[in-house]
Parts: sequence; structure tokens; C-alpha cells
Amino acid sequence: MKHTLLITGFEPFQQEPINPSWEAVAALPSDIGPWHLEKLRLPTVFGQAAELALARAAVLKPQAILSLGQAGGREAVTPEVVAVNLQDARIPDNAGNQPQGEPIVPAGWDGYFTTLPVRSLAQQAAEKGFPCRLSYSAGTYVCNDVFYRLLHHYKPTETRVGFIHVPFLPIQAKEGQPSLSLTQITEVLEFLIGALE
Ligand code: PCA
Repeated sequence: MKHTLLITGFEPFQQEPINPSWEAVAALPSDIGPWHLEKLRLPTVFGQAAELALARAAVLKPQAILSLGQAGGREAVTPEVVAVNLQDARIPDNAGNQPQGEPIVPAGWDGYFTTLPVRSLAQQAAEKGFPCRLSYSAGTYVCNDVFYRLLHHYKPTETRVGFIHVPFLPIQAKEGQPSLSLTQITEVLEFLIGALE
């Protein structure tokens, strides 16, 4: 029997016309190796995004949850190692919230490590020549907020949680900024999901 993977991407933010994280999720096949993918688009809004993901996960009871987000300026697909208990927004989210220096969960742990085997996955992908490397900061904006809240909820359970940032698509990158094509991004993601046991 297939395992269920809840996979999420974000709506565009900061005046971008698209968000490569959702474009990539939408472009993925619905079955990869042992996984059946359930796709969900999240609003780029503190708190709300995680609430939506948690509500869907409560119904689906997935074996793993993988959230994707855009990280403009990065040159590779970057699985995240750690989520921190901090909201510090440089720009307002899509609902106009701009928390600064606030905890996500008051009295929560300072941080959580991902429960996906990202070190081994990123290494396998890099060995195959895919543009993929680990990242040790998911930032302090909405992506980190979702990642932290999911880990806070699922850490004591068997449901595994991961987060992957993806670069700009070529149409978004300004001069000198790195980007990957949608095909390059989805190829890395398919490899990583297929290698996840
Ligand atoms: N990237 C932002 C939020 C939504 C997205 O795609 C981030 O890195 O926090």
C-alpha cells in the first residue's frame, strides 16, 4: 500500500507573479515511488498557513508532510535542517502582519530539527549531480513559521516533517540572480521524494 505524503507550496508574495514552490508542487506527478502525494496550496500568512496544513493533515493522516517555499537568491534546492521559534518579518505577509522578534509558540522549544533524513537525502542527490544542498536556516518568515508549527505538533508522533526551499524560476530572477528551471526543480524533488523510505 502507498504511503501518503502531504506536500504543500505557497501562494506568491512580495509582488511576485508566481511562487516556484507551488508551481513545483502542481507540476509533480501524484505518485512517486512508494508515495502518494496530496497537494495543498498555502497562503503566505503567519499562523494561517500552518493551521490549514494541520487541518488537512488531521484528515489525511499522512506518514510525512513536506512543505516547500521560495528562497529567492539561492542557487540550489535546499532541504532545511532546523526550524526556530522566532517570527521576525522584514516585509508584511499577505495579510499585512509583520511580527518582529516574537516567538511562534510562547514557551515552546527554541528550535526543532527536521524529522526527515535530509542529510542523507541531500548527499544522495548531490552525488547524482542534482543542484541540491542542505540549508541550516529556513529564515524567520512564514516558511519557518509553518515548519516550526508542524514540527511542534508532530514531533512526538510518527508523522515526519520536512521543509525544502527552492530558488527563483528564470522569469523571476533579476540580473545576476541565480535561478533553476521548473523542470530542474521538479527533477530534484522527484529524486528526493523517491529516495525517502
Ligand atoms: N517563502 C517565504 C514565505 C513563502 C515562501 O514561499 C519564506 O521563505 O518564508
